[in-house]
Amino acid sequence: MRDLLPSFPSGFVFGAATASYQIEGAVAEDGRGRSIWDTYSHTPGRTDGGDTGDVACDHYHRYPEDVALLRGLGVGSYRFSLAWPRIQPTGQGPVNPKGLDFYSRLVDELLEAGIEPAATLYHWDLPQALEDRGGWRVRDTAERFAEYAAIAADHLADRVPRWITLNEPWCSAFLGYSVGRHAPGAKEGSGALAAAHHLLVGHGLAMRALRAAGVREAGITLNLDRNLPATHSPADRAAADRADTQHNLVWTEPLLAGRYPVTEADTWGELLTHQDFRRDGDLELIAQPMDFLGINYYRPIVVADAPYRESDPAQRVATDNRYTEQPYGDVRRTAMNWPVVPETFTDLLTSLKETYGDALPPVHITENGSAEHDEIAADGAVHDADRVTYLHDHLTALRAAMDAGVDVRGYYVWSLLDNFEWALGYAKRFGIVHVDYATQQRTPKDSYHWYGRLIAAHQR
Ligand code: IFM
Repeated sequence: MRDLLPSFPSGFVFGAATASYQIEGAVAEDGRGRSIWDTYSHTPGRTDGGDTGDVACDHYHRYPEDVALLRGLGVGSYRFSLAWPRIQPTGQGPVNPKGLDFYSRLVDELLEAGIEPAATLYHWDLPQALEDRGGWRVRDTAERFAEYAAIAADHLADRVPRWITLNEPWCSAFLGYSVGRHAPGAKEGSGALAAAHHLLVGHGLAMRALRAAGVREAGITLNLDRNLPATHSPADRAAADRADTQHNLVWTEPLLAGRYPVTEADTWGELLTHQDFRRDGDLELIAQPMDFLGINYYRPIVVADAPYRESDPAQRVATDNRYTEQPYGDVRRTAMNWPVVPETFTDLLTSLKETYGDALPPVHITENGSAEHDEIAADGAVHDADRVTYLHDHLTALRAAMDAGVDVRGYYVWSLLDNFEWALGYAKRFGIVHVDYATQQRTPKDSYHWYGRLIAAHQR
């Protein structure tokens, strides 16, 4: 157990995060429409064990208990996501008042507990009706997203100060439309590149809608990776550059520098010949100022040069970029098999600052945490010492980045609750609160108590 707690400046926000489809359940209640994750998880073979988000943590019914857990933890802010298909069941047209009412009640409960709500508009649960019309491959979805953002903000902006347009658009575009391991499960080349662009356009349009509704703080959340070459060879370094374009620059360059990555031709080659999805004025829309950049960080990635997996460009998916992932070396791995190397968190943040300088807005770490092999012990507790060490060391690494000049305003642990880990189902537990899925019993883990002590130490 780490007793020496990292220390943060006064006003630093400590929070916890979740996402709608991962915890809410109640997928067919109160007029919620179907999302691409309902379809995907109900398709045989898509998720481990055939797990779905049908019930998840039953948060839709148990949110007062979960807000009480947040209050007990002492967090200043709670990051949750709104399910678009609860609010607009088909992704356009009529609003479902019961869906909005759920979030309104959640927000009121949070405010009553003295916790600032932070709402993510899109954490991957696209209405299926929009996917049936092309999903993020088509520009219309970006327009619909802005309409939904306006509806949500009109109802909640008076009580929700911090808004995040998209969570991890990399996963939406590339896991969803290239790797096929996330909904909608497509394996495409230029379709995935179009999706990436339309997500950015959707972000820009939603930023305008949020501003028009008077939102105080708005930004986007990216899952940025620290991509390291396996060796110092020029070939592996070039592979790491391609990985950097594929994971990071595809987002940070348009958002923070108003340009497409200069390395994109090397990364996507012939796939970029079909770029008719890019229009004049898009970059200005995408690069409009944000109040903060949300960053989710978990682990570094080591890459080595490799041939294309598919030689025919017409058949190639967008993530086939001539590199392979390599093991990190002799470090601890989490239950996700992710290497634990906290100093890479510092490096990622300081290198972003070096690259973008004053164009880098203040940062919120909107997710960080680890999946571990948790068990309820004989004493009824969950002694997740590895998670405590992970959190301690990553918070220490974060503090080091702040000392080196990166303006970081807040940190949200992923996740408040064990939950539906997408294609990996319920087997991977990221929560600082254990959930027994058979009984829905919540048990705060040692990491919950440790994080609570850290927060309390900053309130004295
Ligand atoms: O569970 C996910 C979350 O939905 C998005 N960021 C990464 C987490 C862990 O994989």
